[in-house]
Amino acid sequence: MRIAIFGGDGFVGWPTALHLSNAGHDVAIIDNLSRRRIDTELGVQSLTPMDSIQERLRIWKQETDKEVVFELLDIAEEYERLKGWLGVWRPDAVVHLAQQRAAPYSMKSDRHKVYTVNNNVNATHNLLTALVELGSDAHVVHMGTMGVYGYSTIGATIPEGYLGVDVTKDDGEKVEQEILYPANPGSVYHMTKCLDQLIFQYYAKNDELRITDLHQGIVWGTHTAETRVHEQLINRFDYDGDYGTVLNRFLIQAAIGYPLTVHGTGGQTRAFIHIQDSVRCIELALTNPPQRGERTRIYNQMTETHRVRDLAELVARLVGGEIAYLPNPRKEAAENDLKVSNAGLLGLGLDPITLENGLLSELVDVARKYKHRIDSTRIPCTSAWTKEIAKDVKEVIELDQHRRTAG
Ligand code: USQ
Repeated sequence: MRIAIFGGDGFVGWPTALHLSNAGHDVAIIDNLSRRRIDTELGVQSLTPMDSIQERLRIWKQETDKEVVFELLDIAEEYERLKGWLGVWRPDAVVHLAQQRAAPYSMKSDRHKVYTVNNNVNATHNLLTALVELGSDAHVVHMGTMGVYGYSTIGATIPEGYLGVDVTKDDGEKVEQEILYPANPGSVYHMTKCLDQLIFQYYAKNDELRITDLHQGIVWGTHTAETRVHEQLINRFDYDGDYGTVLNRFLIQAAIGYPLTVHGTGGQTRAFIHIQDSVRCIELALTNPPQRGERTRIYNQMTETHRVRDLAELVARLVGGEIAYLPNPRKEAAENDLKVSNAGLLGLGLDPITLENGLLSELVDVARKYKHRIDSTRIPCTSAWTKEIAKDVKEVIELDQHRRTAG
């Protein structure tokens, strides 16, 4: 297949590009390199040293003799160039990861909210409308999020995208319908992924685009089989308060002796998936496309659920170190249960990697190897969900400063 990966320089995009290239597909990466620019804006860097995209691709060619092409293009801003590129390259499938993916970054300020909405919504819409205009039948595989469902305890398993409901007609008769599961975003970032769902619903119905939306949980890990091929193919690893995600953060915190930053009671239950499974799921979705005219196909891309405090305890046991229960910078349920169906991807052959597979210690080794690159002042999460909460967050920053001066 000819596969275009929009957002192929990012944390999921890069190992996906290598995985698909290795599997024999003809791969192109289209990226505006915004993730690297945001690192510069925030004054942080990936724990792992990353080369330029061109250098990474040169090494990939050198090691495997496989060519991945790169196009520097902002699909949210440069619609005509996007259409032109698609018209020339004519992919059989596109993987759409070209979105701002961090909830805390999206909540930093009004400017960050505006950027996230403009970027994410326009990226999705530009891509779909260009495919329609070109008469392309490319299958669109989009990276969505488990966060579209919200995190309230409902005492029922979350289905894969659609919910069966009984509608009572005017004459009292009940009819069954399947509707998109009610969207319940917990941040401006998650809100954009909810909006994506409506854009997909419309284009699948009106123009019969073939679309798969992957509702992914929190990704952990950093290496995949292909990023291990050469030191310079290493994936990025975010540990900072905006882009670092919870389990990866806990692991590097433990590795450098920083108290594990649990928000609130740590009673939040979330869905998780290892990066190797994430790229495998994208491949499974690509090789099992929906038919033309089918509604958006939705898979829950996760393999297990865990409570945040249980993860902190597990990491503290494994690596050592203490746990700090901090005021939560987010407006989210303090405690929730979560049961999720992932039958779709399991049915396609996914064989889950779970926390028990021993890969946690590999991550600790990565953290220890590169710990000289960590700026521990960038660890606290300072992005507050409301102005009220911002006052509590100040306390966290003061605590961090106090700890630093005392230590
Ligand atoms: N948390 C802590 N301590 C930390 C960091 C986070 O207790 O140091 C808590 C948060 O308050 C939250 C949970 O851990 O309750 C998850 O936070 P996260 O930063 O690991 O993940 P999140 O912001 O939800 O976003 C990440 C990705 C996003 C993806 C999402 C999937 O950045 O792109 O869509 O995971 S999901 O969480 O299922 O919506």
